[in-house]
Amino acid sequence: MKQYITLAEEVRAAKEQGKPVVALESTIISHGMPYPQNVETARKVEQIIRDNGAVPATIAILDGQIKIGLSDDELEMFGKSSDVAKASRRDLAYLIATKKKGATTVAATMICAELAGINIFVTGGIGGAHRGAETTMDISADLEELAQTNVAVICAGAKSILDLGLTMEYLETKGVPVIGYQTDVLPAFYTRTSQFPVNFRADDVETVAATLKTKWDLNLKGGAVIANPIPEEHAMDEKTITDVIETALKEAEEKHIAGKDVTPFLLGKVKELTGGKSLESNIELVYNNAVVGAKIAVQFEAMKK
Ligand code: PSU
Ligand code: MN
Repeated sequence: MKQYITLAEEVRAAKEQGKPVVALESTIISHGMPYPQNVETARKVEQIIRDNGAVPATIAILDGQIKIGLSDDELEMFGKSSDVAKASRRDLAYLIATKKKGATTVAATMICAELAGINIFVTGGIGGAHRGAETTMDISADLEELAQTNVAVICAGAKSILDLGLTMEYLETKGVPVIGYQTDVLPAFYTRTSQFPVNFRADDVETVAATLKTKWDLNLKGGAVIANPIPEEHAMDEKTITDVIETALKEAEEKHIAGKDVTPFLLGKVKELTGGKSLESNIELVYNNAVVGAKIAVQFEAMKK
């Protein structure tokens, strides 16, 4: 298995010295945000993680390798290139075997992080059960991955392009804990709240780290969602974002967008319709997740010793 994995020097040294490492995904760079904001954001997220005592490892598929940690040039390439495949669980083997470029989704990043011995992962939002999933069966592979792979995902909840109620039910069925960080309800990405309660509230990173350690000590396989609301000052107006999402969903239906193109299409539409305001919120919430995720990683690493 080792022949497929390349660790960046910074990550290799951190692992050797028992320093906390935080995984980061690359779909958010290649398919979630436009250039050049995507690359700027990716770089700043890495720096925030360092500033908070952990080492960042952005994960992607390149040259037949799972890269755990990207160089500056590689980050730039993933942000700029149009020939990068969106890589989820099903895509990994083919992309690696044929030496194609792949930007890892939450699901694929979890798989690669676990292979590299990294248990804490920071991103913006997770995929979930789409609206109408009860007939289309469009349910992100992210949820299945959370059910089986031992990586905690720090995110700002999930966008209401999804059916948040179905998403919570699915996670419950799969036994995935959804922990609200300083919140009682699931945040809806651009906004701090939704009508859905989280399973548990944690007011500090110690509680989160202790829960994760206990879960895995008990061999309770699978990940956890740590839902961290967007800071108030960067949150969007609820009515505005709801209207925009409705419009985006209608257009996706009219254009018969399907499969893995659904999420990137909706993200792009929302950005277009909000005149960039949603991108700004998106960037800020990722920064906020990076701070919390790095602190969780530091605490989790300390508890392991
Ligand atoms: N949600 C976002 N931004 C994103 C994604 C989701 O707000 O960039 C990306 C993540 O990489 C996630 C993927 O894992 O989309 C889910 O895609 P799908 O719904 O096709 O599984
Ligand atoms: Mn899908």
